[in-house]
Amino acid sequence: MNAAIEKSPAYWLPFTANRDFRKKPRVISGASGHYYTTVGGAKLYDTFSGLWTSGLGHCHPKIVEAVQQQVAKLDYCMGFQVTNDRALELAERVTGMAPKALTHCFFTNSGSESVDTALKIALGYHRARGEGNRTRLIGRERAYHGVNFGGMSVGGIVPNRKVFSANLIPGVDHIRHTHDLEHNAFTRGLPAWGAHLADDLERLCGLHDGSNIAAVIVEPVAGSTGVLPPPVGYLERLREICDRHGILLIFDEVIAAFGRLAKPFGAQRFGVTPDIITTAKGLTNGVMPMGAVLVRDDIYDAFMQGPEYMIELFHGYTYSGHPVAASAGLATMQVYDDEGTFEQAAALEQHFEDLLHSFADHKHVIDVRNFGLMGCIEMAPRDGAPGARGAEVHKKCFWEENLVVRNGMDGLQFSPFLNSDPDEMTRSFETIRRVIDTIE
Ligand code: PXG
Ligand code: PLP
Repeated sequence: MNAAIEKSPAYWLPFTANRDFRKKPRVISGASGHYYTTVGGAKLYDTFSGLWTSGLGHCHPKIVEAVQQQVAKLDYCMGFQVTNDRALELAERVTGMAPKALTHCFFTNSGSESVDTALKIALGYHRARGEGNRTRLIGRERAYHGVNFGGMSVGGIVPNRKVFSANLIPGVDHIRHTHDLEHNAFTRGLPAWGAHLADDLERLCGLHDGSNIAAVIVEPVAGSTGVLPPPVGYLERLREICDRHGILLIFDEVIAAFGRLAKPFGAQRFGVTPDIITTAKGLTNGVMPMGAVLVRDDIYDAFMQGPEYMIELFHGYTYSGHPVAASAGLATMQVYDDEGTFEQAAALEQHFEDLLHSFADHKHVIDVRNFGLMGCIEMAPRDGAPGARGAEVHKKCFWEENLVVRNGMDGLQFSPFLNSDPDEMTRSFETIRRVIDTIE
């Protein structure tokens, strides 16, 4: 590739230090299985499955084939008033894998759109039932719910919000996050301490009166902030408080769904059923942009009033239910089934946990957290330069070790392939150990 183009500023990269990036651009031009290829011809092992997206590996032949066939057969069709066969089939397939109560599926193009869709459905549902006073939305500190105004407002990642502080949507509050190094550092799996933090929701019900709250949204395992598994009993307690006050519980499973927690949905892993689930990423193995919002039967039914010729929910995207994306989704679900992907994921968990926790003795490491195939090794920030250690590990791994490692500040985050080879996984962590040893 032309080096001038690599360094050209035309492309404004998302969530990236653009000026630093331009100095030495990291550009991928191919991928296969568990490896990327760069424009320079290097072959890199991917420890993050895309961006939590591609659990089956890159360019899975069955998905590639489905997309190729579909794009030649029906590339696009109007999604309002008319639909396509693939979208209908995928809705059926995905609700068929979901907790029984969740029977309807609304398609979007991303996790951010899924979140904003879910919040709108929650508000519309209460209004349709004559409880239009239920307008307040509750999120949680440190949550990531995408970057659109709704998701950003219920989200709790400070740098994502601070520039827009005066423009966040009104009527939003946050419960406390569940991270506490003093009690939970180096926990394997779910922390035993912290279920009581769910009672923060009860506090907000006291403050606002629960009858004014429409919905609570949480990631069952917080991902983007650096993997915070819920304390034992925490999600159950949230469910119970929501039930007591008539509040809808939304699980944002953009990361958790489709095998990351060795089940179709995190809700099933935890045995806690929310009223709405948001998804994206693993829905198509990252191959096409697509998200889905799953809702309970009676939420859908509440909208089905008024004259039958009239639209019930004034919401949708040009590309909702896109036939090529839906064909990728269908092929992805088929591969999950055929290859026993969720069982493969379950079988990798212990090995992954052991590898992560082998870093507990490292001088830079202050915490290790994991659940399912989500993991984080958190390094102490260097004095006066928070984030520098993480960025150095990322760049050294990329340029010197042919390894893609995702850092969020000084946390190294891991989202291994659901069908990882255990030896490859071991080698990737050996490399990371070597790299961390070399940094200051
Ligand atoms: N909700 C959750 C729980 C997510 O993890 C979104 C919503 C937004 O999805 P879209 O498709 O609009 O990006 C996400 C996305 C990271 C990282 O480094 C994670 C995400 C996005 C960017 C970075 O962990 N998750
Ligand atoms: N802006 C304009 C001018 C549009 O016409 C549309 C869709 O028709 C949108 C924004 C929304 O785009 P999308 O449906 O892809 O989210």
